[in-house]
Amino acid sequence: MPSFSTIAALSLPLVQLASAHGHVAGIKVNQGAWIQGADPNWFYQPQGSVPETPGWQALNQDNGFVSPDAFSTADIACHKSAKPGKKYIEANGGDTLTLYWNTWPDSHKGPVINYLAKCNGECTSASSGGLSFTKISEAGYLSGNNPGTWVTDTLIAQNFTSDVKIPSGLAPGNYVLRHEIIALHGAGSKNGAQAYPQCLNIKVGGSGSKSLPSGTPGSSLYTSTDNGIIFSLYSAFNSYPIPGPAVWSG
Ligand SMILES: *[C@@H]1O[C@H](CO)[C@@H](O)[C@H](O)[C@H]1NC(C)=O
Ligand SMILES: [Cu+2]
Repeated sequence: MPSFSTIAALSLPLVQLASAHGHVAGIKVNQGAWIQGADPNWFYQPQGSVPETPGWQALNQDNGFVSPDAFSTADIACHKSAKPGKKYIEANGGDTLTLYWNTWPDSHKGPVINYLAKCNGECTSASSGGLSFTKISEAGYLSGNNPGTWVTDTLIAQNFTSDVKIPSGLAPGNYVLRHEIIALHGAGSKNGAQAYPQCLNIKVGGSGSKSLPSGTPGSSLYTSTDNGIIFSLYSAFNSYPIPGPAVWSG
């Protein structure tokens, strides 16, 4: 019979895994220079005492999630009590952004979804509840079932990164990227899904002429009873309905 200390040593990694959800710690544009993202631990630090980044600050010090019973509030837009990032990522239509999560637990399988919202003026003074989001890409189920292989597994295998392409020809302007993982391990019951939205300011340059469609406020993207918000990961299936509006093809 193993000693107590052996059991404690064996169970420690599981405990750490359960609390390690993650946030977007940095970004690269076309595999260029590292751009630092927001750190949730900076939320209560006075402005000026922490780095200014393109990442929105939110009350997710636990790297926690927005629950479906808050999907009709502004918290689902850019995470809890979000405050805008004070800088911009500079990019053009057609560029690829690589988003680096600091970590992600293997058990938290589900879709990765990206949206853009156009800011009315500067995103650095926007409020998350005032933004309207257009879905620009989505991926979710890959193969197998119970629980199967998901795009979150790809993210983990790729050094916790996920790529998103800015639509080619997108008109210049100030935009907020809403990047989101929805973890489905508890989604078999109502209010069991976990949304992990992360917002980043992007200043799009270039000479594109395509206007982003008007979009959907965060509080109208999903409901707690949508297909794909309720989903039983630990069952037999061969498809998954990614929730939210249709992808804008550009
Ligand atoms: C993985 O990402 C981290 C940043 O999260 C970076 O420092 C490291 O160089 C990356 N590793 C590889 C092999 O790209
Ligand atoms: Cu979790």
